[in-house]
Amino acid sequence: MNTSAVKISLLSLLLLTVALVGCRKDDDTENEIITTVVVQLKATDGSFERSFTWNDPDGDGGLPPTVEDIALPANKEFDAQVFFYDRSKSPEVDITEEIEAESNTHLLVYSINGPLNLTIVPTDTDTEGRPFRLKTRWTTGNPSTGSVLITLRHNPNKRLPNLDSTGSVDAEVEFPVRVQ
Ligand SMILES: [Ca+2]
Repeated sequence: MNTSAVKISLLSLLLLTVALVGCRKDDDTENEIITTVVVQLKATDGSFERSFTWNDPDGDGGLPPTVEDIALPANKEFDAQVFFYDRSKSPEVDITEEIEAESNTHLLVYSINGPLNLTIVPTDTDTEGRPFRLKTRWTTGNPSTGSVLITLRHNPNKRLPNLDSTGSVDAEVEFPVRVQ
């Protein structure tokens, strides 16, 4: 490698470093660890209210996560909200407010698997009126089982039609679901 090539490489490295540091600076959630995801479900007729927890306080690896089955009464509507926590620290850190404050750069995605009679529709938007989906309406049909995969995406491109697959994944958890 000649000297000018080395200089160019060093310059690229420097620019890359500046870009990475710059990115971290604007990006408060970058260093947060999400160990715990809670789904709160309240029936719109007031007959049911429960929270279900996906919990892996030691993070990736180590002990496996513990996951509560979401069991819901059939043929009802529920207001749902997802909460995110870092329980690797004591006391735990509630990350939900930060995500809510940065709604424009976050997006939740729900994927229903199996023969589950459940629909999920958003009841919120970000500050620019685009999808956010921290709060949703869940509607159950007849008894059935399956699962719901919940993904928190960071810096999605909400202008694209395939917004659900853009950006990076901050957290992804799967809850078994039983409509009964
Ligand atoms: Ca673990």
